Amino acid sequence: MEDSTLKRFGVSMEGHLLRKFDHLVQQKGYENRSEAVRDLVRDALIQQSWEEEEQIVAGSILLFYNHHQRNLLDELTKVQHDMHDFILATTHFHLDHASCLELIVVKGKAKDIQQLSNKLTSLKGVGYGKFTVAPVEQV
Ligand code: NI
Repeated sequence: MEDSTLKRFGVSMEGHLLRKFDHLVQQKGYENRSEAVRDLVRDALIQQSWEEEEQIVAGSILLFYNHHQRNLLDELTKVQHDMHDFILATTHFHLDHASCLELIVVKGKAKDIQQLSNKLTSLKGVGYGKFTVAPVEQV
């Protein structure tokens, strides 16, 4: 049976990170830090369970990068061609003189999509990557 009693544990983090976290807690309307942490942990666990399973998921990978970064455009293209089966669409936005935003819409087994996301976000020059997927209901 699930243990639903509340347990306490201590969390340490840098002051600047905590200030930002408190700001997030306030913005999202959480009652307190504990409620926000619980929500984040649930999200992480759901994401983790999809990765392990053969669950079909769909969603997006957002990549922010500087297109002047050496070899980055070639690498991005190569990874996407290698894993083209999982990519439904790619849209590129030029944000300013140097900054680009790439939106990649993906669908496939969670473990494959996770691997694709890891490959893309770990490329040198990708400043920020955001990976969001949800399960596709099977009929
Ligand atoms: Ni661009």
